[in-house]
Amino acid sequence: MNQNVMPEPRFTTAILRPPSPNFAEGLTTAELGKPDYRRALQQHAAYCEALEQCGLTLIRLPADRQYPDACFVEDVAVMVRSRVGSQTATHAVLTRPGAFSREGEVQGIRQTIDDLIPGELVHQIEPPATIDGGDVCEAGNNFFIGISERTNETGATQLAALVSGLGYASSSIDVRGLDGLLHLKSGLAYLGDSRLVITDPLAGRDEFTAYQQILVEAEESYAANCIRVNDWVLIAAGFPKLEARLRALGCQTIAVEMSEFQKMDGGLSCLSLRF
Ligand code: CIR
Repeated sequence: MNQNVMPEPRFTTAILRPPSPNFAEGLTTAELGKPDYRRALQQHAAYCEALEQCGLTLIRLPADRQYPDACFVEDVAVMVRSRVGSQTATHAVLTRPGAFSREGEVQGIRQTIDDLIPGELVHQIEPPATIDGGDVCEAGNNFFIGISERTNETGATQLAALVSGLGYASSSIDVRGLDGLLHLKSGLAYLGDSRLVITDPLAGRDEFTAYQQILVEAEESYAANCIRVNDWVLIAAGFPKLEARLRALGCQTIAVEMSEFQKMDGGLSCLSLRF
């Protein structure tokens, strides 16, 4: 059984960065056409509003023209709440993104993290390790860490050691070659209360058997990347079956339009760093 004895974390803060005008020059395999920048800005603004509705205070970084993928802030840091001792403290792990074009994005968030998190609680993934935050799924007392085209085994090992020191178990999940999964969280989300939203390529794996699994139909697989934020679940708009399913399970959902980010392989979780 999943020994998830801690209450589900409540988030207070999110870091975000809007897309820059050259957002369409970022990496993508989606073949869904070129994103519309104005629409992406509108969708980003609505996403920000949704997080505010969930009670979060937003830290809004400026758009970064140097890095067209920099709005996907989740990939450059992993926020971890220590489970050791009686006091909770938020740690930050600055990653080393697996895509060369995104390496410099870490520098762009470092100062913000340093301003928010005491230095001794800020960690850094070291070469030759690579990690994208999109491969990191916290699920109660366990971290699932995807091995992907972006996150290598050394990265998973380094992160596993870090989170172990903060009171978490971890399991690595190899998603290389699994259809449609850029990152682990492209097909997996943790909703709290031992519930996972999961797509078919990941369902049935031993690592997930202790959890209640909400299987997403193939045609709605993009929506598997949803996020629980306090009393709400944010889900991409346009995926009615999963949304109805979540509501039937008692989740309050907020649907946010993600079409322009989907064109750039971006999931809903990757637009914010929540802690
Ligand atoms: C990339 O390929 O790196 C970006 N275009 C999309 C990153 C999305 N990240 C995420 O879902 N965690």
